[in-house]
Amino acid sequence: MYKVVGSAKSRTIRVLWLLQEMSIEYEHIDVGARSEQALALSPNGKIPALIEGDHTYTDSMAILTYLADKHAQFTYPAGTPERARQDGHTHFLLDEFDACLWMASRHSFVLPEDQRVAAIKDSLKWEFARSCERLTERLGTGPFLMGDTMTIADILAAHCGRWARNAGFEIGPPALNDYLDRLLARPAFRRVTGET
Ligand SMILES: N[C@@H](CCC(=O)N[C@@H](CS)C(=O)NCC(=O)O)C(=O)O
Repeated sequence: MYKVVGSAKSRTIRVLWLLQEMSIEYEHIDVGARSEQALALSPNGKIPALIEGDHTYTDSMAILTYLADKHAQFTYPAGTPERARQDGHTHFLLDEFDACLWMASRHSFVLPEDQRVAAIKDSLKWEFARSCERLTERLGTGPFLMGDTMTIADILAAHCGRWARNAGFEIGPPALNDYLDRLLARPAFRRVTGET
């Protein structure tokens, strides 16, 4: 059985959500970043990690890609034009959403206090607003980034959207908010957050 290491209040929720969508059983080891258990699995104690037998995998999108490929769900097959487009969405989201939100977190509570630059947040919010417009264009008429097929790129988008809302980053485009609301209302996600 898969063991998922990390608190659901972190990027670990991406892994838990995908496993719930795929109806695959797992054990959840609910520990924080830099905890003893996390440090035993990754050098800087980052979460999530996935344990499968003797193997440990780190980095949420690497884990999602592995699971989606292995179980042939929520992804297009590697080496297809669709997969290239899907991966393009994933990398756009990592560059423009995850990196921006993570930078804001670092300068809010992750870095030592004397290394934080509060002024960076206004610039990040400006950039984020612009990226929301770009993501809305990518979504087009949807309902998912890849049209009718939900993929792991949508899980990443929805997690970043929820993170942004919690961090006070405004999401302007109504179509983007509708898309996020639809994803975050999915039963599999709500099972992870305990809302069902
Ligand atoms: N690229 C990694 C980032 C992992 C990451 O930074 N996780 C955060 C929690 S969401 C963490 O462990 N932070 C602790 C730290 O950076 O010291 C992923 O997607 O899994």
